Amino acid sequence: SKNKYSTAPKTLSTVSIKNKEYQTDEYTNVTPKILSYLGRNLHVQKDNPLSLVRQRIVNYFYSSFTHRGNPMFSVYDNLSPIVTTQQNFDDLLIPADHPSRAKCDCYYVNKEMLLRAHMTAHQSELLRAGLDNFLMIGDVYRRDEIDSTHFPVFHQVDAVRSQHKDELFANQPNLHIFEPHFDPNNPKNYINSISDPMKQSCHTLEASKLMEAKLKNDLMGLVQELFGKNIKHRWVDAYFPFTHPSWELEIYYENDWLEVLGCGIVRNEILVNAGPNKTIAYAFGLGLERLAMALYKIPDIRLMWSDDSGFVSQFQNKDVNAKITYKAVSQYPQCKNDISFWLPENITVETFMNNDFYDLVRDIGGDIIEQVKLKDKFIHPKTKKHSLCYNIVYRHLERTLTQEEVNKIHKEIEKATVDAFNVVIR
Ligand code: FA5
Ligand code: MG
Repeated sequence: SKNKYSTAPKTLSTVSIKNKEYQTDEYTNVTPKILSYLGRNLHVQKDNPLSLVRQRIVNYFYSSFTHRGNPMFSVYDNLSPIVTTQQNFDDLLIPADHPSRAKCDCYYVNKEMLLRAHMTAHQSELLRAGLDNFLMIGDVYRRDEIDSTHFPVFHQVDAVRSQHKDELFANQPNLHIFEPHFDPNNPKNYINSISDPMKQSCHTLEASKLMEAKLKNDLMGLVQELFGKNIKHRWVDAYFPFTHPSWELEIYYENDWLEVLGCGIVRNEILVNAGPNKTIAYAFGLGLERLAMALYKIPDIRLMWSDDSGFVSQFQNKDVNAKITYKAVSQYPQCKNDISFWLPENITVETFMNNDFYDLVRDIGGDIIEQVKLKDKFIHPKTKKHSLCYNIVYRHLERTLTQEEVNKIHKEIEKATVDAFNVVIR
């Protein structure tokens, strides 16, 4: 152990993450606070704005690319965020001395393992498994400042789309993916140059340009699906070690250009290393927070983590395509009140229409209803009568509600519930 020659007291030499022990070393810089975000998985929490955006992106790829009626893309949103430096860097041709590996930018578990800094960390393993079209969605970790647009944990959607010659040039059988001087059956000794800004040396100009057009077209389709046909955008030349050529897409939002994604043509070495390859592929990685903040006008990235009912309820039980504009949560205090009732004989706790009840509460309470939540289902052991209990949170945006006025509205809701659903208040 590293304390062998030290007289200093032995310090903790392992760190426990999700019930697994990892050896620590001079690289270890994960903190208990950061580790507490693992497993929160906001991107799959039903009512989180990040999850709404994720679903819209997945729907777009499922419906835009089908083969004999089946989606061509497969989705991976449950990959472990603890990855090797091989996955996060080496597999992606990121040089050993590249600044993105620095301890001050990443959360290392130890010298060999880190919390993934981008979803691209999973690209090679999925290519190696034989996949050609796929999305990778999850939480990523970077050491960064905390302000309204930066948080050390955020979420990315990454994708790869690959094409064989027959798909890419279905109507032009004379065209090729690779230049004659590159032999895809014997790729290992070939030095693939990226000195030409238009393409990698192994690719033909036609193949690279057609794939670039597909990439930009597919991504513009996505951005227009989210923000509407008139969204102002621009493509900016970029550099990533794992793609060439590379671009970033920016959208014009609130009087400023906002970078929403990075993308490019996958470096052929990566495809070769992942196994036999005769395809050309594009890849991209986008930030879910940036899109959600712009789409719903959420002013602060930290709100994504909020469980304040005033925030959560604005995204609850919503159609994924609903137009939602976030309203600042009131600083004024909440009032909570329960409503419990016995259901009529022909209705059970399972068949009662929750959503009808929610609408009724909002119809009567209006904007001061912050949240309505099912709290308890109960079946009386003797009478077998069914009963439900809901908690209603009241909050005014501009002033403090008095208990008296809340009680009055609550009584009205009780009365309307009795009338509408033939229930008996408990
Ligand atoms: C990457 O992470 C590349 N892996 C993207 C990629 C994938 C390029 C595949 C080519 C091929 P970048 O660090 O720029 O690139 O992050 C990608 C996107 O994540 C950004 O465009 C932005 O939308 C989002 N993002 C990056 N940093 C932050 C941050 N601190 N907070 C919120 N979103 C961020
Ligand atoms: Mg970037």
